[in-house]
Amino acid sequence: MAPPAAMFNEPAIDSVPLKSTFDVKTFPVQNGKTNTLAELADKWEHGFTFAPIRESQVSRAMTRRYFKDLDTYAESDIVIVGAGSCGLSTAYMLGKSRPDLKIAIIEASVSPGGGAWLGGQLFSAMVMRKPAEAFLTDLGVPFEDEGDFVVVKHAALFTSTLLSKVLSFPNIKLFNATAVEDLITRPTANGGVRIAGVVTNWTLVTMHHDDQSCMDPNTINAPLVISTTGHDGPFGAFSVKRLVSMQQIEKLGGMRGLDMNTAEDAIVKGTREVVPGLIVGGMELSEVDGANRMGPTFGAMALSGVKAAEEALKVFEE
Ligand code: 48N
Repeated sequence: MAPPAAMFNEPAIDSVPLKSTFDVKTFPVQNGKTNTLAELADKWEHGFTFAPIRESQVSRAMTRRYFKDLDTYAESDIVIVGAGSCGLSTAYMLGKSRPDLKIAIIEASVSPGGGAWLGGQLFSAMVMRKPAEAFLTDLGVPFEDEGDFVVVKHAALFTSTLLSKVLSFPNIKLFNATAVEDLITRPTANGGVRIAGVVTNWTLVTMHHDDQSCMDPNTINAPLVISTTGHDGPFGAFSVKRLVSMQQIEKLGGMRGLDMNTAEDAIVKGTREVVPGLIVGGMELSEVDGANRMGPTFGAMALSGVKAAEEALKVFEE
């Protein structure tokens, strides 16, 4: 029986050597050559055409890499839950200081970045109070200096720069559109638990456990998890709420009212290992400690990420 593709008079890629040369008359073969925009300019009517492709090549280019990543990061050194400003800042600091560590970032949304694509009330500018401008300088994000604080002209400039730097680290893999829906635990000698990884599922699956039959999750083992899932909300404060339901902490302090001066110091100074194997940072921490919220100023998110990375390296070197 001929391969199905042959029935449509198309050579299934399996029957055509991968490095085949298509009919040069219809498909100018690129042979791995890369092009420049200058070569393309104004050639649209003079022989322009894309290099040939078969749909299965696109499928394999994506799936081979994704499933290799799932295999590689099934055992990670550190898992960061939540790719908001704190989680990404943590990843940036760890990516810079420990290129030897395998770091998986699990982000429920298709679009990472959390609440840091805009400033407050959907305005564009992002405010960071000094000394957080040190993080912007390290990252290479320009800002306007207003004395005790600085302003990045668009929050998306900060978040896109941070995201691009994090994604460029070869030892960091972002699994977005993927939710952490539980924590892996191991018993400790004193009757408590140590967190030893995360339980994951496609976010769309996580959102439909109530209306579909059992859709079991996947797992990532890691000796250290850093949770930065934001303050309470449909997905927020995930790990600390789970610690309460697992009876590892008695109750949540609950985020308090807005007080910039109190909130930002408390979040940065409070970033820590809440239970063995689990560091909490960013606004998720406000739910544990009952810290105030700070509203539309983001310095604490960046510096909580810096501190979370420091705490991680202390734990990791123990
Ligand atoms: O931006 P967030 O929500 O969280 P942080 O802590 O990185 O930054 C908080 C900051 O944006 C503020 O809230 C500002 C400073 N305002 C404060 C205030 O007073 O209002 O990012 C959390 C990320 C999001 O992208 C979520 O999608 C993701 O975590 N997430 C998860 N990802 C995977 N699995 C989960 N269970 C999960 N829960 C949340």
